[in-house]
Amino acid sequence: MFGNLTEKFEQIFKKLRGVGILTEKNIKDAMREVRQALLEADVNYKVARNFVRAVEAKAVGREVLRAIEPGQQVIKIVHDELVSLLGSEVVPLAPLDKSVTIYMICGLQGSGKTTLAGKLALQTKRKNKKPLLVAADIYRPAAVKQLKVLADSIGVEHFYLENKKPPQICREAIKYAQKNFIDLVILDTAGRLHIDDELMLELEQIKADVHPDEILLVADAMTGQDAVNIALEFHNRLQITGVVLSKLDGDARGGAALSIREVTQCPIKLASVGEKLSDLEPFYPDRMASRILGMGDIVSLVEKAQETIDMEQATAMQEKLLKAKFDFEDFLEQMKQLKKMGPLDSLLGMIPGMGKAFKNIKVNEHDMERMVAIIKSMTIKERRNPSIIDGSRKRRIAVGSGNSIQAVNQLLKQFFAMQKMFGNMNKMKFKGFPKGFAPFNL
Ligand SMILES: Nc1nc2c(ncn2[C@@H]2O[C@H](COP(=O)(O)OP(=O)(O)OP(=O)(O)O)[C@@H](O)[C@H]2O)c(=O)[nH]1
Ligand SMILES: [Mg+2]
Repeated sequence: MFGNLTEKFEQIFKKLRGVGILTEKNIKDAMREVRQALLEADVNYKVARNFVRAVEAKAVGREVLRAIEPGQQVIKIVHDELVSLLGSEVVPLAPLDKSVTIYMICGLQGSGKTTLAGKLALQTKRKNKKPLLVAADIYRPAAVKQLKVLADSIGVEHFYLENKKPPQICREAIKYAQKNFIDLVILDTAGRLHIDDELMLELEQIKADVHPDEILLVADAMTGQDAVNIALEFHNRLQITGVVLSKLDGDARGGAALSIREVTQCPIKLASVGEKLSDLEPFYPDRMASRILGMGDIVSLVEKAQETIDMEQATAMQEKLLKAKFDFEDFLEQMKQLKKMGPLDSLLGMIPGMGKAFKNIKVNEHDMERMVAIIKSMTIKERRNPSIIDGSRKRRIAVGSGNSIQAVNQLLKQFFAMQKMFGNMNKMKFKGFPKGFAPFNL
């Protein structure tokens, strides 16, 4: 998903991360590229323009945090702007707290309406509530049958009246629902290839007749700009209450996702991410922004590090790591810092490229305690220069810390391997870590 856009962002930020000081010029240059990348991803041009302006205004003249690379600060600003563009918060669907709640589903042909209807019905059933799938698409010959098959496959009720127009079918469906203790009525309306007046009039009629609690527009994320224009037209006629982005599992370029909310001012409520009926998720603006940016979770990593780590100290530590001068004294210090930051595994997973490298290594609190005990049984000299730890020293350390010699050996082995790894990273000019964060693992 969003592969190209993510790649572009990565290139732009790579350049920015190399610069020592952010000037108005290099921010402007980067933002020109961001704008270009957005346009190529089929983001609405006004949205792209406003986005870049907002980022620029926040980035230029901002006091640079000493401990963080300026480029990373810009990543954070871009990320926050993306989140706000996508809507900031998860907006839930209307709750099922009345006797009968009604969701009306609309959108162009093939956008994924019927699939969404099935997904919503399944979710409702799983919450032990009763849904009713209503066939309000009588124009496409197989549509009624498709909905019936879907309803049967998940064991929910289906409603249809032959030789009746959709508004009447919908009205009767509501009556049926009231009598039969249905919690949620889902109206699966017809799609057309293009928006036409006849269809809109019919949808307006249904809306006026049954007063839906939600009018959801299904927008195919693969169609980029088109999806945005369509959403706008539906919104103007029907005042939709939410957008569902469908086919987000495909290789959508991102334009629809990034523009729809800004252009329609209507929240994106759900993400449809596959053909299976369980492939439905709430739309999380922050997660989507992180995915689009492709920075792993570098943003939250920076945030977390900002909150808890003493930056100056951590920067010094990182330099030591990269010069492979890291010793057990530093190690103890790192343990303390990391403990403040929460579970190690999740922390490592946030560093781009690191998740994989450390996939098979699990660190638990118990292991950490043991390592600390072993290190504390070393003399200062041994901690500073672990290579002097010979057989008799090992025995002493093992006894002193209440561990076996094997445990001491293992710690030493891992420590040297780690030292070597960071040494190698340095040779490769590894630049993956945010400044101020000294990663390590055993
Ligand atoms: N990959 C993927 N395919 C989807 C998704 N949602 C729907 N589809 C597929 O898109 C096609 C059209 O889906 P439908 O739900 O029938 O679309 P519709 O809007 O009801 O179409 P009409 O009734 O003809 O207007 C089907 O092949 C679905 O399996 C999705 O989120 N991801
Ligand atoms: Mg359909």
